[in-house]
This record gives sequence, C-alpha cells and structure tokens, in this order.
Amino acid sequence: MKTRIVTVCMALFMAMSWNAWAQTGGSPKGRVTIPLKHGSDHPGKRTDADMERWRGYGLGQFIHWGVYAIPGGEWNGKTYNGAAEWIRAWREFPREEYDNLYKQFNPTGFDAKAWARMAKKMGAGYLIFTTKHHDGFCLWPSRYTDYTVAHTPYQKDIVGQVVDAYTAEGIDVYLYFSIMDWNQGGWLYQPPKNEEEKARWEGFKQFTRNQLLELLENYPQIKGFWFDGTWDASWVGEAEFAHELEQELRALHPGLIIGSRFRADEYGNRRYDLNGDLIGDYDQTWERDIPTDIGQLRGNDWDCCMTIPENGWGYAKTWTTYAKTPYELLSMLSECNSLGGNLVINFGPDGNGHFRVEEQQIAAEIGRWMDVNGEAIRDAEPAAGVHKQGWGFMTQKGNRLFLHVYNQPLNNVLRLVFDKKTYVPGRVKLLDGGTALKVEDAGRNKQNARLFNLYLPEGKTFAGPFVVEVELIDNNGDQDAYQQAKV
Ligand code: FHN
Repeated sequence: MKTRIVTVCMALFMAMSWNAWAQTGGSPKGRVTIPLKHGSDHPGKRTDADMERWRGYGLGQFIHWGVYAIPGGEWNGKTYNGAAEWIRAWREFPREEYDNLYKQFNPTGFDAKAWARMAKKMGAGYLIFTTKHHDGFCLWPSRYTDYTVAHTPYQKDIVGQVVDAYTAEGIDVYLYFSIMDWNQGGWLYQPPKNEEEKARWEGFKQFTRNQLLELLENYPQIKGFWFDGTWDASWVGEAEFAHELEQELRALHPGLIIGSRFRADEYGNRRYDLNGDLIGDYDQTWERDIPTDIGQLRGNDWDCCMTIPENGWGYAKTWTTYAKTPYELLSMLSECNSLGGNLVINFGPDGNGHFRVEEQQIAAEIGRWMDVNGEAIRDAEPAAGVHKQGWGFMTQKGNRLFLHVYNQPLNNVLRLVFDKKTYVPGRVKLLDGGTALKVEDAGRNKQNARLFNLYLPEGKTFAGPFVVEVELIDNNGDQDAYQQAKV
C-alpha cells in the first residue's frame, strides 16, 4: 500500500514538473514526450495549401457585432468602463433589459457588400466575424435557440450576407464563436457538481456541437473557426469531448483552420499541451499584444488581434481610452509580419450597421499604404540573415528583402547589417515609384558582419512609413560578389 502511495505521488510530481516545464517553454529538441490522448494533433506548422494561404494573408479584419452595439457602452446616461461588448456583465445594466435588446435590433443601414468593399480596399486577406459573442445572441437564424437575428425586427441572416459578400471579394471568412454563452441556462463556469448540473451541462455540450455543425452546414465557404470564451474550468475539463468535436468538424470540412483557443489537453493545459506543443493550427494568444522576439513563438504560426482603442471590441459611442493612429497600426502590421504573424484589426459597427468615421478613415489610410506596399506584407516571411535596425522592420520573399521604414533617419542613410558570409545587396529601390537608391559598402563591424549604407533621395522627407526593396545576392563568402552585383 505504502509503495503504491509513493508511486502515485512520484507520478503526480513528475506530471506537475513536466507541466511547469512545458508551460515555460521546454526545448523541443531531443526531448522526451509523454503520450497524450488529447494533446497537439500536429506538433509544428501545418504545411497544406489552406494553411499556406492563411500564412500569406498578412492583414485581417475582425468585426464584433451584436446587440451590444445598441447601448454602445452606455446605459441610463452612464458610460460603462469595460469593453462595450461586455456591458451585460455590468452591475448597473439590468439583465432582463439587455436580454430584450434584440427586439430593437433592426440595422437597416447594414450593407454587407459595402463592408466587404471597405475591407478589400483596406487590403485585408481575411475576416473574423462574430457569429455569437458571450451574450449568446446569434447573428444567424440558428435552429437551436430563439435568441437569434431571425427573432429581431431585422429578421434576415447576417452571417450569411457577410460570408457571401466577403467571399465574393476574395476575402476568406473565419467565424468567431464564443463557447461561453450567458444566454443558455446550461452553461456552467465550474464542472457540474451534481446530477442536475450534469444533465444541464450535457445539454449545453450538445447545443454547442449542434450550433457548430449548423454553421459548417450553412456556410460551407468558410475557412475556419475562431473560438473564444473557452477559459472556464467547465470547458477546460472537457478535453475528450472538445477534441472529438474538433475532429468531427475537421472531417466534415477538410482544410478547416482552428486556432489554439478551442480546447485543452487532458491535463487542463491550454494553448500548449503538456509536451509544450501548440494545440490547434496557430497561436491565438497574441491579443492586443505582439511578441518581443520570434523565439517566443516556438516556431508556430500566429496572429495578433488588435483593437483601435486600448480595449473594447464592440461599438462604443465614445472612445474613452487612447485610440491608435493609422501610423501605429501600420507599424504593428509591419512588426507582426516581420515576426511571421498576421495582424487583425478590429472594427465595431454601430447598432445600425455603420462603421464609425474614425474606423473608415483608418481603413482607408491603411488601404492606401497597402496599395503601394502590400507586396512587402502579403505572402512575405520574416527576413533571415540580416539584423533589425532602428529605422523599422523587415520581411522577405525569396531574394527580395523589404525594409519597412518607420523612422526616416536624419542623415537619410539606411544601414543594413548582414550576417557574415550571407548576402550583399543587388538592386535597391523604393517600392513606391521605383526610384533606385545608391548603395555603399561600409565594411564590417566588430562581429565581422557586413555593413551597407543605402542612401535615400537627397532632401526627401517621406510623409509616412515607406518600403525599400533590396535584391539579395548570396555571396556565399565571395568578397567580389558586391562589385559584380553593381554592374
Ligand atoms: O472577452 C472577449 C472580448 O470581448 C473579445 O471578443 C476578444 C477578442 O479577441 N476575446 C475575448 C477576450 O479574450
């Protein structure tokens, strides 16, 4: 008996230490892995065409829309301090009134085609659209609840219109779906404690499955799901159910893309399983946050979802916090892509289906930049063999290196620092207009890295961020390659 207790304790201790190791980022090389039933299904990146396409988007649009757009962050003359789409959780807002807001939902100004045109002009490669947020209100006519758009004065299927309009513009659609559902009596925060709760919870699980199958059946053009509201112990404890459901969805829709937020492993690990492998197809953790270096991503795909105000995704009548400028958002776009991720900018239309003026301006300004410089974003990869400099960020496509310049140097000289024995620059030009830049070999630094100076046109002050394209010639250690490249 004593031996059994000691063995159990040792196994527990090992599992806990392993867990801690995995969460803090253990080395994947030469490691010992614990067999998991519900861990990662594909350690490392997916290499199929759908995922390649996902990787190439560069820029995405997120839209949060629901009945929370009606109060727009205000109730009874008071402004809610939290994110507008969470206003139902505000003590001051009577639940009953919130749950009846759908009776006023009649966005006659909603025009899915106009939304899609705006996204296209912005340069978005994909859309993530809220089918159902935490409040449980469904923007599609679900057969499994009455709390849907079909029971509003508007009546028409909004998800369907959005999916069709964006798909027609060549923008891939991903459906946001909150597992946590405040409108369903069956939803629990903690695992069920008694028979009555068990029955309710089982009903809720089936409801969730039904809704997801329904979405796939209704909108076969979609490319994936973007899950949210999966952090509570009730759902985290459902590794087997969630894994089976995920496999069912994938079998029904080959190529389906699902991020890291859907399910946990059997030890309750979210995002990374006990072995330190990403659960899902890409890392969904980077919400309003950008990794500081590429190592933090452990070789996984990722995207960053960004709000324009500090926080708050649904429409708020007043933006009470700092709101980002187009310049900052562009800089984030370049930064994310330089680290191999996509940036997804969030928009929150009002209760009538209109984007606020500031959002329209941001979309237009980003679009103008993308029209000229999108080549440095779409299908681009992080630059390799070249060191980041203070003027901005870098991406690469084969032998084309893109310098995203956010700080025009006062001396108009862009310094390039290559690792020794890698590249030398061939032709160098501004992406906007194609003006060639003068290149100067600046020798080597103390670390023996090769240095080059690129001269921006004399006296020119750029009005915003710009991109320089550098043709890369692999000198393979050949000192004369630069001289040859010049002719
Ligand atoms: O609580 C939500 C929030 O309202 C919003 O939907 C964001 C989008 O990534 N996700 C949740 C918080 O992680």
